[in-house]
Amino acid sequence: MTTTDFAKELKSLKSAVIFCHVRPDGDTLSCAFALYYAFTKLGKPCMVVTEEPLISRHKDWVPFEPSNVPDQSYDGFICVDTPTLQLLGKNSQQFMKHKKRFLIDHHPGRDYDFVNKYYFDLKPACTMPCYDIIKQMGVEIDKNIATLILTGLMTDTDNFSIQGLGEDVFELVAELIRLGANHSQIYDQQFRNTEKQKAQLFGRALQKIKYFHNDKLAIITTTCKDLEECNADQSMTLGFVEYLLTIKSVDVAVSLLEAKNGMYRASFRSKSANVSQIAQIYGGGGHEKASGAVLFGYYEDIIDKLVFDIGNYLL
Ligand SMILES: [Mn+2]
Repeated sequence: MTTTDFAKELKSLKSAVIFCHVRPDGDTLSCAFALYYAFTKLGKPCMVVTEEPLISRHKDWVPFEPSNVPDQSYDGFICVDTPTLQLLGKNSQQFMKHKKRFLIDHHPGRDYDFVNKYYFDLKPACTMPCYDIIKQMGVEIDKNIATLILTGLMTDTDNFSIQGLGEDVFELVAELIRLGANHSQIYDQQFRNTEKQKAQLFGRALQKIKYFHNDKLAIITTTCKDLEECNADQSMTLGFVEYLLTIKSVDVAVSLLEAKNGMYRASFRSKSANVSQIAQIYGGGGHEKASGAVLFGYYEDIIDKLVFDIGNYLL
């Protein structure tokens, strides 16, 4: 669907509910609230929903606490930054009940059959296609919207450090700065806002990094016991996997988070290997250089499997 057609569809809605993906990150929340402001400016009732209450990291910058899914009387349900239905978590059933389901996304290789209409653009953050849609809806971009668009960009690109960012990204940044977004304020909110417990948790995890394949593969693990003993929550493992990539020899980095006994959330990052394909082996997905999956089984077996499978993708 073209930007204009999709924007027209959204604009024709009388009211809307915007869904974020599970364990919401800076991108999905920014998309949702930017669209919230857009609908509000058009005088249309709108709400933002998440599966769980916000973690403290996000409370400082998100305009307000999202709600639970309302009844079906809202005219359209829209999900953002959500390549699969599974990523709506507990909200997926209620989402599917609605007759008008929309999606805006930036992840490649999905068929999006769980929505009626979608807008896809392969950009480094989902706030980029959202920005194009909002402009096409005829909404004037103010400082709040510009700040959210830039927040999504800065968080999903790990502060512009990922490969392959085009001129379009930096031209948009210039536009957003002109519109009042403040990049250093966003940096402080997103990257200098961690809790003491996280430092403690990270210290522990760092001591247990495992290296394989001539140190090209590194795996960092956080167990339920680590979380408990550091009085930390699961969200505090955010960024661990990126840190492994700062190690010179490492090409593929994996962060394993024990969600519960026998269930691990894996995050994959790489400098050159295609970790989207690696995640797909386990039923997950994502981008070429950043992806995720959920793995089941005994820890030792999971490590063996990862080492074997990832070995095929290393040069
Ligand atoms: Mn995203």
